Amino acid sequence: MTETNSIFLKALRKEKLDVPPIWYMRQAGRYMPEYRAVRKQFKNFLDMCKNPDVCCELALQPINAFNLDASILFSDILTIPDALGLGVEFLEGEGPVFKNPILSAKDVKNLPEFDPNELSYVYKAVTNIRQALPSDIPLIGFCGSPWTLAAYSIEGRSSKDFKYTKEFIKVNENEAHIFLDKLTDACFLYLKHQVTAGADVIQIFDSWANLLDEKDYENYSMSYIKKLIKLLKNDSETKNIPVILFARDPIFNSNVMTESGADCLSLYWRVQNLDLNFLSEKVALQGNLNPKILLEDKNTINKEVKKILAIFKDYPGYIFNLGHGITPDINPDNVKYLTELIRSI
Ligand code: 1CP
Repeated sequence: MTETNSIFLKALRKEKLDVPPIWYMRQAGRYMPEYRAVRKQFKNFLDMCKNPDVCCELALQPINAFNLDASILFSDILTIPDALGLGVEFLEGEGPVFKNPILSAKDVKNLPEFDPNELSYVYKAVTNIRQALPSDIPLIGFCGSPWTLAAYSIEGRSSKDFKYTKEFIKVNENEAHIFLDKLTDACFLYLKHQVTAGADVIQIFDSWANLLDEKDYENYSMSYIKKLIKLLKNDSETKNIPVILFARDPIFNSNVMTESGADCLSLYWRVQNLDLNFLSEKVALQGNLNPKILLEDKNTINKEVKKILAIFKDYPGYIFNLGHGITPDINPDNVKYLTELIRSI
């Protein structure tokens, strides 16, 4: 059983703490030599994700290296499109590539029913990681937001501007909504199974929130995130699980993000001038050091961390994190330095 008095869960309950809990988005990954040693045994990244023992080993690597306060499931957001038959492949040095992307309205109509049991390898990884973790370290399960999953599925790969996706949703508005609805239901079932398997907290990654203007963001992304969180909060098995929402560089003011129903907002690194009085009534906050700062020298890291800690010093329910994921070019020594620095201030 996970201890309910771990500092990460306390912060998510909006308790004020002397030292913030610390974890990092993409804390397991290519910047770690231990990760690269395991990764080179697999050609396709998803084959690695399909091995629950390997996922367990990878999730524990950053916990062991940096003594963090929360662990995140080792998997990927694109497991759902893969389970829907879109054929997701990650080849080394490339991003994700879909063999069967959504190219037309017909492709949406022909999608199979989402079967959560297709992703039992993920739930097994959750159970393994939960068992391997100390009881005072909560485990975060996750999914991509429906919009972010739709964007990859329609574009068929990553992109700077997702031009084809933006065109698709204008030309096929109805089918876009049918697809987003389907992804929302899939995300709910997927997260529910992760919770049953042992996840203590859920994070939703809206990594492509920045593609949409305000009206489109409400229409294509936020409305589905709201629906997903409502489903979680109305289900007896998931209703007490804290939900964290990350949105990349959203056009919305953070005050509006509180309407999502999330318990905690994970702030993108560019977010500033927050209305902390307003937010403190509603949500815990997580963030938001620019990951690029970890490419700088120790003096710069020190200065930037102090700025962030000063902002959130009195916030009830603050979790230290980065404002987006750790990139492969970051030196693990700086991650260690950062973690020790926060605890020492
Ligand atoms: O510790 C961890 O966080 C590891 C688990 C994890 C998570 C939470 C991975 C492993 N991926 C994710 C989430 C994820 N995947 C997001 C949301 C977070 C974010 O915004 O960064 C996104 C957008 C993806 C999609 C994805 N998967 C990308 C980005 C593609 C793009 O558009 O630029 C990539 C490169 C992957 C592969 C991947 N996922 C995870 C790892 C370690 C890797 C690298 C794969 C490799 O080693 O080849």
